[in-house]
Amino acid sequence: MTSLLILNGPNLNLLGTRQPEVYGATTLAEIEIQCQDKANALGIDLQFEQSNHEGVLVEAIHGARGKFDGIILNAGAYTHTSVALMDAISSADVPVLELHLSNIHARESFRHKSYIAPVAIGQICGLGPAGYLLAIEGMVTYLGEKA
Ligand code: CA2
Repeated sequence: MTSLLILNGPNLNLLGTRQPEVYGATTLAEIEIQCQDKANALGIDLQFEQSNHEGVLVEAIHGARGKFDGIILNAGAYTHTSVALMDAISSADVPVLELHLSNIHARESFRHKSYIAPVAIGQICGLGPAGYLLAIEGMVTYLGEKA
């Protein structure tokens, strides 16, 4: 059975509780429910994680090797700073799809740089929580085409 890991980075645990004008009113727990429903409908296995710690995210990527077929990564602000996450993805041998709720390219210039993008299979951004569901579909399609 296809198995996916959705990995969420710093501050995404605050979704729906602060700054709804930027990130919307949906909580991360509600997004997880929607993702698990999508996974059930597609007949795949899905693990959903969040951490505020860079090293925990690095270790989750290391641990995905041989366990998950693909990773959907919303690295939060580490997207724009983390060579460590980039190196972890490069060595993981697991395809990573970069995901953001907001359109990082339409925001402050420091958000235009992504250390994840060069080592990801692609990027979804600007579609809010719906992006998570599209990312699952996109990764399943990618894995099916590769098989
Ligand atoms: O748009 C995204 O998904 C981001 O990854 C979200 C990050 C941001 O640093 C990236 O540039 C784009 C920030 C997540 C913070 O989430 C919060 C949610 C509610 C209240 C405060 C922060």
